[in-house]
Amino acid sequence: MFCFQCQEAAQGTGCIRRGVCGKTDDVANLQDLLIFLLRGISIQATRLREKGIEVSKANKLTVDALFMTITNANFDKTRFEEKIREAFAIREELNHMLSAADISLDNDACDCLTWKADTLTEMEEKATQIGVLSTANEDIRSLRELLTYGIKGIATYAEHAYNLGFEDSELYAFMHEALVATRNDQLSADDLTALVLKCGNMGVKVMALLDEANTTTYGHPEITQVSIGVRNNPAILISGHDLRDMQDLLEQTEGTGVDVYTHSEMLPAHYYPAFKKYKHFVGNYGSSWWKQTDDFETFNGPILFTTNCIVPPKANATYADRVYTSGSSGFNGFPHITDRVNGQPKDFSGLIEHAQRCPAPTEIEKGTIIGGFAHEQVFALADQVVEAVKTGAIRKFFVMAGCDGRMKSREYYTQFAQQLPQDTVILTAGCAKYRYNKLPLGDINGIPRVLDAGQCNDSYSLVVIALKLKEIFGLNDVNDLPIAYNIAWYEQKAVIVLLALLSLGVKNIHLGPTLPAFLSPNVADILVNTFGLAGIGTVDEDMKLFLGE
Ligand code: SF4
Ligand code: SF3
Repeated sequence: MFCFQCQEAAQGTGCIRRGVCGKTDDVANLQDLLIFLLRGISIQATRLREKGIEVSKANKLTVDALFMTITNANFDKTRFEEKIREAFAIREELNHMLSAADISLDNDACDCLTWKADTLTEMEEKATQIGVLSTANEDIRSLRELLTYGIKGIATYAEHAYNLGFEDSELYAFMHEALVATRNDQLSADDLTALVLKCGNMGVKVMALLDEANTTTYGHPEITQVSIGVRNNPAILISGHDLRDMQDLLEQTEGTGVDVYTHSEMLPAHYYPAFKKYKHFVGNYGSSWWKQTDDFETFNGPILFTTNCIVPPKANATYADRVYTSGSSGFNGFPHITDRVNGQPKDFSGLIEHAQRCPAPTEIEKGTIIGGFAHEQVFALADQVVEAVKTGAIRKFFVMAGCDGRMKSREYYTQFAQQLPQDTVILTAGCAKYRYNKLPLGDINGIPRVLDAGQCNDSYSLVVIALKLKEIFGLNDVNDLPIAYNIAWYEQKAVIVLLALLSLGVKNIHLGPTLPAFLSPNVADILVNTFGLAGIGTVDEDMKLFLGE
């Protein structure tokens, strides 16, 4: 295996024997093989699309397969083998459609269109030949992978939107275009760079689509105090990002005596009016994804993963028989909830019965955390915010969105938040917030100093807010606003958030705790020279830099 798609890549270069995330060599290889087959399907889908034929099966497979390969989403080898077999079947169907439409693929020589296997052994053998390192030129490899990780991010958000009945065919077309480009040896570094920038545009589109899906279905997020304590009922803990699963679970647990709590990235579900009405939707339990090995022990009841980030349980974990997965997530030995059919609810009855046999969660903390500062809620406070900026009560905003992670170097973000002067406000989204969202950072004239917009995809809200402020202050350039960007990344959703910000013209973003291993020195130079992208230094140095002192 060779994988360097996330921030925790071993030695800062890549995982070669087993992922730091726990991904095994065989699963990593099958993930590569699935992406390889998607390239063939993308060639077919693109040719059909040119003739006006849109194949929803190919679109769905592309989204699901890309999603399954993101960091910490799916560790289940069987599911990858099944997906590969599904890819063979869909490729066959597309071949029939191509013949029927009289479309020839003669100019598209790629064994991703023809290679086939019956046995797992054959798949495993092929997988070792088509991975990341099969591209020899390091700049082309870097751009191909940057593009691939960008569309993985797009796929995750597209899937959540799809689950709520929202789709955009332009996104599917782009995912296919990008996958075709990543096997085209004729494309230069400039061609691929242009596609990376287009990927950023598509990132804005998919986040806008998901925002529309979420807010149309569940209402606009509102300022909410979320309890972090517990009640004395058995309960289910739900993690990940999928709000449709959240809805199904809340509907089915109502009146059963089972409470529901959120973990990690599901926290922002509490901000939506449609979910607030459930009395048994109690609060948020625990902290960020990587703390799950502690949090799940004391939760005592079943846990549902709707997406990443899963940490393989330790050998002595007492909770491993209480974890379930759904959607694109999976882990060998965790029961997987059957997929939704024709928009019908998933069946969570097994999970609910399991919860009824379990003790209530053990209290690990008390109090509340505040959130719900997505675009509409912030617009409602616009006068207050603008006044605070005009009077100098707020000197600067710091966008500290993105991901959290295990590395000790991420303590930087807690210290940075603590050391920020009292006249600054943090705008956050994603699980990065857990580094500082329980600190007593106070408020400025009633405006909390940490404004949480929601999940990582709600970084879109932060962009909408920035553009609104630009308009209010009559500025020409979004970079003239008193906003600094100090973003933490971990997995591929953060890659698409970053590319989306770059495509909107945001400059001088600091990205940490380390720059991606998949950026070759030349590709990193392009990002530094064109966009002013930078890493992080020490808290003291960066504080001076950001505050211009
Ligand atoms: Fe390593 Fe990250 Fe890849 Fe996991 S996802 S194998 S930690 S680079
Ligand atoms: Fe977090 Fe996995 Fe990236 Fe959604 S839950 S931001 S790391």
